[in-house]
Amino acid sequence: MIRHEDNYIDGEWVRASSDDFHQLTNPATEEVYGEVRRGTPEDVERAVAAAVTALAPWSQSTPADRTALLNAIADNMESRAEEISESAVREIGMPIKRARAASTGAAIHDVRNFADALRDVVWEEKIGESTVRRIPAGVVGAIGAWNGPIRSVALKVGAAIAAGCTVVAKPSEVAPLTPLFLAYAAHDVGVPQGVINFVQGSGRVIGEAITAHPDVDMVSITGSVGAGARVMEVAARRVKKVALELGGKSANVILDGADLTRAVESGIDDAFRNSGQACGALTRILVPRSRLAEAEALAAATAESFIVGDPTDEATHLGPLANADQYESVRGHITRALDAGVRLITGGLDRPDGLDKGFYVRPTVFSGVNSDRIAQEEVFGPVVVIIPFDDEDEAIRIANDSEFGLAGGVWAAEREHARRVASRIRTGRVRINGTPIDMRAPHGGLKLSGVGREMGRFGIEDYLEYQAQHG
Ligand code: TXE
Repeated sequence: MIRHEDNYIDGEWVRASSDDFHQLTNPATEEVYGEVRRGTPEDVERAVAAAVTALAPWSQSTPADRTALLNAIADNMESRAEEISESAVREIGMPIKRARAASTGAAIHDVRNFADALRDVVWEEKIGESTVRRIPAGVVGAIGAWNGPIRSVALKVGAAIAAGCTVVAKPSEVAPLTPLFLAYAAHDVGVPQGVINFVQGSGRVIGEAITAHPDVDMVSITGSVGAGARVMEVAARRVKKVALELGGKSANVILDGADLTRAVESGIDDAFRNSGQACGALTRILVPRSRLAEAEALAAATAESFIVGDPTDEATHLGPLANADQYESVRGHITRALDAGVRLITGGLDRPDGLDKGFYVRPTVFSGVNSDRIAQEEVFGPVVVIIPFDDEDEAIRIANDSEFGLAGGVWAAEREHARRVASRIRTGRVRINGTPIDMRAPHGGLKLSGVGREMGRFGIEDYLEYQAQHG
């Protein structure tokens, strides 16, 4: 049993001050494997005070100092990479292969990208006779999500300290231990006291205490629309800057003439990564009506080829969902779609074969129309819906007919054609013909998907303000 009792405040590991513990359940086995002592608003008070004290010297540090710290943190995380990956497997059931590459590896890469991107930030420019400087936003509250336990926190903490801010971070209570490796790494390489602080606890108590605190200048959260909107509301009372990385219901538009087999196979792979618990997952697959049957068959074959099971096994594609709530929520979405008569192509409510324990859901493909709830709501599980269109304009209209605006894909025979279509889609990113994302480019959304951008230089700039000096 793991018993974690400490917060990281002012350069020290100090026991959290509540008497409550949050139980940790392995989603693959449904067994409790640990507990975390929750923090209190008093702990937040101490962490914010430390971050305020640290801000004056850290905000005056040079970009070279910050580059060195970020690279040292990345090196240290690299030396613990396997431990970090195993923690993510235990906490949310992320398959080990994915945890190594897309979680731990990507988080380390993100931190290095911030170190490199510091070179490209324009810290000072002349406007007429005046000087415009970029200055740190101040003390940052960083609230993480469970689906990317270490990345969601590293993207905030890394960018904020690169900008010269200090941070009070709160991991998701669903995955409270994996993000701590960032604190272990920072501590080991000598991060100045108070620059990075971590407090454990629930969103309602600790998340809100951080957000409401008068000395916190900016709050960045990755999570659901409800949590993001609540952060915005609480932050508004003190006119704080917010960065919100929320959900998505992204369309993968496969145009006539595109390589349908590659597009559907790669699209299903994208949609089901992390068992579909990915904000940018391309969960609506849009195909020409004349190729609907073919696309359905390809999608079913791809989904059925995935190995669902033990996340510690290198061969596994899909592990369990992260916890019991998520399992119930995803099954609820599938049930409502079935009750509404949406056509099931593969998957559904039956447990995957041979798995009688764990929060496992079959990779599920529906075929429907964009007004179906299953095509509108973020499921956050291994569920996609295939939607036919009659012409390109209709495909674009369907892609944009969403409350979200996070990601998208366009497949076409000609790249320029795909780009023209992509530029008519209102989302923060579009992948052309399955091109992997470059992690130095900005990530973030429009509409209900949020406010602000993460990753690389754009991520750092979100934590900067302007100061105009006249004279
Ligand atoms: O996330 P929550 P949950 C979506 C996804 C999922 C649903 C619920 O659809 O099914 O959200 O997941 C903190 N003030 N995504 O309930 O509640 C909370 O403690 C301040 C999408 O686990 O949104 C946690 O640290 N903070 C997604 C973080 O917000 C608050 C990632 C996210 O928790 C708070 C995760 C409050 N009032 C879930 N309430 C993505 N876009 O990748 C909660 N929190």
